[in-house]
Amino acid sequence: MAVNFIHSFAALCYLALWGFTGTSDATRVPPPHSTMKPGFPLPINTSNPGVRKAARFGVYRYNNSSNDLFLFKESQINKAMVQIVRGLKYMLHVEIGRTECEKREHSSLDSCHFQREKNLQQMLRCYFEVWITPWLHKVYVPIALCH
Ligand SMILES: *[C@@H]1O[C@H](CO)[C@@H](O)[C@H](O)[C@H]1NC(C)=O
Ligand SMILES: *[C@@H]1O[C@H](CO)[C@@H](O)[C@H](O)[C@H]1NC(C)=O
Ligand SMILES: CC(=O)N[C@H]1CO[C@H](CO)[C@@H](O)[C@@H]1O
Repeated sequence: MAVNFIHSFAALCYLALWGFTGTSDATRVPPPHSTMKPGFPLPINTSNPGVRKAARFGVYRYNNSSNDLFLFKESQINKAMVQIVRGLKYMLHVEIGRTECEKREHSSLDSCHFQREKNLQQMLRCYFEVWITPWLHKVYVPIALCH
């Protein structure tokens, strides 16, 4: 019991330290929810490779949280904005459609075609916020709203 406690305490300290050095490393730029914004959101070309990659992360997030039997995939990016805030934060308006790939097959989305069967076709309009911090190798998708 005591040993367990010491172990978890040590782990906690380690995490706190890691978090601390992690943030102090990035003191030039404020945290994402800070009111100080280093850049305003700017429109960006929807064919930009970064935008397309970000849209795909939004789709992953949608698929992870949906109850659908099938995977959805982006069909069109209607509008994209980007803001420099501890990396890049993309704000995307994306249309996504149901594919023929069932979730349980764990297929790669690139090889998934949109549904051909009329009564299974579905398109959704989504708003994604995708925040990419390249130096931490992290992607957060704080918002993935589809209807
Ligand atoms: C976006 O990029 C594509 C391909 O690079 C280009 O053809 C298109 O004109 C650009 N659109 C705008 C609005 O700049
Ligand atoms: C989706 O779920 C998988 C496995 O559950 C996980 O590895 C992945 O990070 C998740 N992706 C997102 C964007 O939530
Ligand atoms: C829950 C679920 O099936 N999530 C999937 C969302 O899409 C990605 C990419 O195809 C899959 O890897 C996930 O398994």
